[in-house]
Amino acid sequence: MSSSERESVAQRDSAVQRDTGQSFDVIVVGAGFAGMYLLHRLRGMGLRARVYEAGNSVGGTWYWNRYPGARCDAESLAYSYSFSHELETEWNWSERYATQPEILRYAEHVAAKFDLKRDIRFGRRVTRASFDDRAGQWTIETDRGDRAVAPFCVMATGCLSVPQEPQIKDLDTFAGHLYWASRWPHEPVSFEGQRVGVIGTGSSAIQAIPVIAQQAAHLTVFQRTPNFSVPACNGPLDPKFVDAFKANYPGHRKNHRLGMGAGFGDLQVEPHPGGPVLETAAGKSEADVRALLDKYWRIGGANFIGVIADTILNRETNRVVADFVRDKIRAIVKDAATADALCPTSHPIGTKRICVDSEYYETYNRPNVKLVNLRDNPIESVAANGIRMHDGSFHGLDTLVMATGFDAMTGALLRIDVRGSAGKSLVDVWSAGPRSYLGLGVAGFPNLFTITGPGSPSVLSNMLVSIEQHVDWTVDCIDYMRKHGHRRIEPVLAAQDEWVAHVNDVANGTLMLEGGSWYLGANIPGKPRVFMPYAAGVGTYREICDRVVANGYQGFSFAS
Ligand code: N01
Repeated sequence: MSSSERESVAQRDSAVQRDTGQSFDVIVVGAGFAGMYLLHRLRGMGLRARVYEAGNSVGGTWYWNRYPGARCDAESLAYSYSFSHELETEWNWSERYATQPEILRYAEHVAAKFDLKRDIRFGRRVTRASFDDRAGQWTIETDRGDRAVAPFCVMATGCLSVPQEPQIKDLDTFAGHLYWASRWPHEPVSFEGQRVGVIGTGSSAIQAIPVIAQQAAHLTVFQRTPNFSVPACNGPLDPKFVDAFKANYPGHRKNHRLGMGAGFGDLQVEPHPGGPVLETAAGKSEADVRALLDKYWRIGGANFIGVIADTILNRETNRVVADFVRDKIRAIVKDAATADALCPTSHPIGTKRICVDSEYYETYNRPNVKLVNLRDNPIESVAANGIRMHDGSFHGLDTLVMATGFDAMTGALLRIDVRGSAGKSLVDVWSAGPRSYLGLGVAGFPNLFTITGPGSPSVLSNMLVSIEQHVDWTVDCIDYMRKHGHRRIEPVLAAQDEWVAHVNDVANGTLMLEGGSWYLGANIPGKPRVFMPYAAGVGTYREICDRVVANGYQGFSFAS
């Protein structure tokens, strides 16, 4: 059965089945990589679990983000599940960075291999989750009328799952084709002969632009803030290299979990040889630093940002690294004014998510591509057939692609009406920004777990590493509670306050707060400015979580 056939079967089954008051041991919200692994682990413990998913199949971010050029900017051999040796051995990634269709095929393969879909209800968006103090149970409701109860609720809602739809005047009057990168149609989209506009120049747009440019008659890129991007140097994976890597998969996985900060193992040792760097710029001449950067620029990939260990700690080091990239942009882009506009100057490098591209800057040398700098000339309004600029000029368009990002980390959680103990609303509790203990739970919200929640490494890490760690921690915790006769767990407020302060302290010790990034909520008008991910690295974080458990779930309180 093809994946689209499987999807339509899942959709059909979900359409006819509705939960009306059923009770489960655990309810999971979301069937991306976190929800899928949760279901597998919970079942393995003999627990009855129900998963609700808004999409019509598994895969989460890889289900929704189907824009042209979408691929993972983490290396395939690291961005995959480690929980099944059979799975990691049998699955073969074709490229260094897998495409979205390949990752979605992988998600479907995992769902089929572990028979996950029978416990997932697709096409249902959870609208409300409320805790009943007396019954000690969560009630979950969906937009399709499902209602189910369970003592535990686990939010596996993803960090980048709610698109941010900017208020651009008269956007709804555009009469051409309007696409959102993160809600891309399932049918093929052709740009042949079209005048296309792209709004946004983050990771999504930077992947889409070179591909669209190859097809479109003309492409206009509307850029407000340029981002730093490094070459992916993508290519097919050498089977011999893959075999050797797989022969030591357990060793590599251990490195991912405990090694370097972001969960990808020792820089460039895995999977591409070259030797770990991990040195600060101290004592090196600028020329030496540049030589090192140049070497890793040619190897490619997001690890570039870790080549010099103090890049996001030391302003002068950061300047050297940023200048290096700006020089590369100027060397690649032939038109000097376009090159200048593409050079980021508003934030230190690495304080916004580094982008990883294939021929992004080169694309601006094409005769059919034009960059419009919105800092010089903002968008005035959208018309039926194009975009009118502040200075009165007009860009005629047949197709408009919005790659304007996400309400990150808290967006999906806060769109559900989550009510904890005594009816307390998560929206109210987080009105000044998210507060969580370890990114795993929230004081006042008993038996609620958040996978890769704010306050955990999450988006600053290899998501698969962080997902597996949080899922294992959560499921082991539920198991512990059952074995010890505890019916209720929640973070102690003081422990939560201490953790939030620690997350802030770690971020304050870096340049990250200067990025004006979605890590801070800065891309959403009115969103509280709080640095949401934990920036001390996955190894340190895992040690802390393990220590909390070893100390009898220190910082959590239990009740029977
Ligand atoms: O979103 P973004 P994204 N008028 O927020 C612009 C992950 N990801 O979807 O910076 C004009 O980075 C906005 O401009 P500005 C990855 O973690 C991973 O690209 O606000 N422009 C910016 O240029 C990434 O970081 C992969 O001035 C407007 C752009 O829209 C995260 O997702 C692939 C605007 C949004 O950029 C988000 O990336 C893709 C307006 N009104 C994404 N509003 C992988 O490969 C916004 N913009 C794993």
